[in-house]
Amino acid sequence: SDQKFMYDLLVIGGGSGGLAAAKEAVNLGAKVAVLDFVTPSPRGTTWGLGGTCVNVGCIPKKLMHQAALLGEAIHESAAYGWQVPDPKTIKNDWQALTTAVQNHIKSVNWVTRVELRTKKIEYFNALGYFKDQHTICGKMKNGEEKLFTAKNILIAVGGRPRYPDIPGALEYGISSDDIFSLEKAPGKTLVIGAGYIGLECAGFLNSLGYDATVMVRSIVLRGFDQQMANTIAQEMERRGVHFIYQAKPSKIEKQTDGRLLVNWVDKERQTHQDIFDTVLFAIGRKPLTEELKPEIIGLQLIPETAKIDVIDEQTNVPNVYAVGDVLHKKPELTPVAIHAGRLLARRLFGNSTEQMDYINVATTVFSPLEYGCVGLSEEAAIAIHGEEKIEIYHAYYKPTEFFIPQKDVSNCYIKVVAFRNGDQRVLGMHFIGPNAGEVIQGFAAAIKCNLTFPKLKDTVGIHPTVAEEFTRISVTKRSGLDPKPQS
Ligand code: FAD
Ligand code: NA7
Repeated sequence: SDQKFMYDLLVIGGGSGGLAAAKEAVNLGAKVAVLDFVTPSPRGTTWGLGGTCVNVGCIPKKLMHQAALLGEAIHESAAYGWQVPDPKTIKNDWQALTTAVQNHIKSVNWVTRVELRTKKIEYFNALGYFKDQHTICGKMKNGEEKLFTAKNILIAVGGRPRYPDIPGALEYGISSDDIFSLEKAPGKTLVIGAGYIGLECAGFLNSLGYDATVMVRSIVLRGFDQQMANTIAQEMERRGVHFIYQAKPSKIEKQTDGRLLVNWVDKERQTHQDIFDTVLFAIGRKPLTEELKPEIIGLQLIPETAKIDVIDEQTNVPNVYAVGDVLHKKPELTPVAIHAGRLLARRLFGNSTEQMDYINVATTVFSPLEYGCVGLSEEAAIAIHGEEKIEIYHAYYKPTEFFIPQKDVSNCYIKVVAFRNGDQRVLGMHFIGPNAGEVIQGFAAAIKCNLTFPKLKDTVGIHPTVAEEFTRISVTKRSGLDPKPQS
């Protein structure tokens, strides 16, 4: 390693992207250190090593979603002959749930620390910021500061939930940083923001037995296929989640009984109010880049968002790189951060030239009825290629396992976006139904291999599954034919 510096690679941020890059770099012989530090949330919540996904993101979210699915399954099981007690007496114990979730997270924190130790990655629980382009100052919990020098520096600091600038928001609101470890059951909850995090939280809270309301400023799931997004919202509403559309919160006050009085303004500028036990903000996230003192090294940020624009993960400061949620206009997803971090380490230390492909990354919204997608939405495909060049195939379907408990199938819906002519390449696939993530993952690989619509139709399905519906799809929107199942 380079004698001038303490490390070949210093990673700021021990989350998905940072840890993946660090592990790959040591495997390739580099000397690596990771700084990770969690600033407590406004409400005081803090957590261990591993970043957002493990502690306050994907993992606890998926576990709470699973808790919600199990509750649903208990109710269905009676129809399948299980002798369950009166459904009305079945309740979820919030403390038991959060304890189980937090215990799992702590075990992952522990395994991560052990892994860093065995791999000889030096880990410091310190908040890093730039001193110069090769030097980071790390501030420990006790206020002590330590200097680290490195040939290459990787910014992987991720982001944190934003709060609106309204009275009471910081004092009384919570965010996804707090919900998974909330000491008290959330009770009647207002979720402000209709991105995927807002919808997922409202979805599992409702299924766990809490009254949940989503306040939508404009549309649900901006950036996603809007027909699919509205179908998801409709399904949540059918299950009992309340939606307040075209509304902006204006004030939160604590009443003498401890409950929260929320004021909001509708699009006619009328003020409304209601009382909630919990107000959860899910209005988007802000990257933790300004805290790095980027001006000291002349690191450029996008002014409106404070995100970092990179070319192949390299910032405008040549030895400073960035991956993950801090990147401008890249999907904010764990596997994206991991893959980019790993490939960067291979290019820096392994003579690789392979670059990250941010196109056609699949994702899933874990709403009560899940929504998985890959590639272009209907509206994006039409905006890019023109309506004449695009064919939209769609179908409603009935999952076999829904029949016996007579579950509502009205929102089980799929869509394929493809070129109308030529090779009829598939540009996007959209699935609403059970296990959407499991369904869509393999199709994402097919799309990477240039899947065409004829090839999709030539694929023999697996029966009886929900994924096979994609191999049966044939009705085009253009035909005006009924996409409802004919059986
Ligand atoms: P992070 O994982 O956020 O890690 C950054 C780390 O750096 C943090 O530990 C932070 O405390 C630390 N840090 C920050 N500043 C400093 C500093 N100056 N010095 C030292 N350390 C610092 N993605 C999915 O793919 N699937 C999902 O289902 C999913 N669900 C999600 C649900 C929720 C509620 C949330 C909030 C996110 C979810 N995500 C999901 C997104 C996913 O968590 C992020 O995309 C991913 O964690 C980004 O990784 P990262 O490495 O960029 O940053
Ligand atoms: P998103 O996807 O950025 O969604 C934020 C949501 O919050 C969205 O519905 C916004 O409505 C709404 N919003 C934003 N600001 C406000 C204010 N001030 N008041 C009320 N509502 C507001 O954020 P998530 O937290 O779901 O996800 C975070 C990121 O993770 C996201 O960028 C994904 O890429 C991954 P809008 O549509 O802007 O009117």
